[in-house]
Amino acid sequence: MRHLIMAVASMALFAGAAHAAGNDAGGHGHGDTETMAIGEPGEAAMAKRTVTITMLENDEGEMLFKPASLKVKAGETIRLKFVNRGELDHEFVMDVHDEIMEHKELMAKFPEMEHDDANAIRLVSGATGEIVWTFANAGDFQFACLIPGHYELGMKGEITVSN
Ligand SMILES: [Cu+2]
Repeated sequence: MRHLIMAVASMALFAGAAHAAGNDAGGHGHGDTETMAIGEPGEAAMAKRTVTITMLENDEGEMLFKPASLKVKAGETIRLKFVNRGELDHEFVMDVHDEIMEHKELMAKFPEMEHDDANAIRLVSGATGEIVWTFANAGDFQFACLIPGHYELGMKGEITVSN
């Protein structure tokens, strides 16, 4: 069922927008993570630094990542640890801004859609997880929770990769 939803979402994405050329055989659009500007899955043994990112809701009705910004050196491999301290499901997806926005639209149309991409993780309340990632290129990237409504309530952050 989940694959069917993603297949439909994938078609909508490719029909609706000029998308970077690439392999769309898997997942719902990104497919080939090797070609992502933000980098690629890294080897745990290469990670010299661990950053813990907490997902939460606060009493003001905001939904947040803490920290909401990350500074990385190009070529650096980082172990990103995630803790969902909120009461709701949250996700983390990192990419270039335009891709985040495209995904956001897609999630609004297909709220059940799940990311099974290497650059994303979804956690239920209380869960933890991690992504080991090599940030290949200098540039400004974004991370976000694209569960409908969460971005608007504050669930976004910046990744700055410098040379
Ligand atoms: Cu969220």
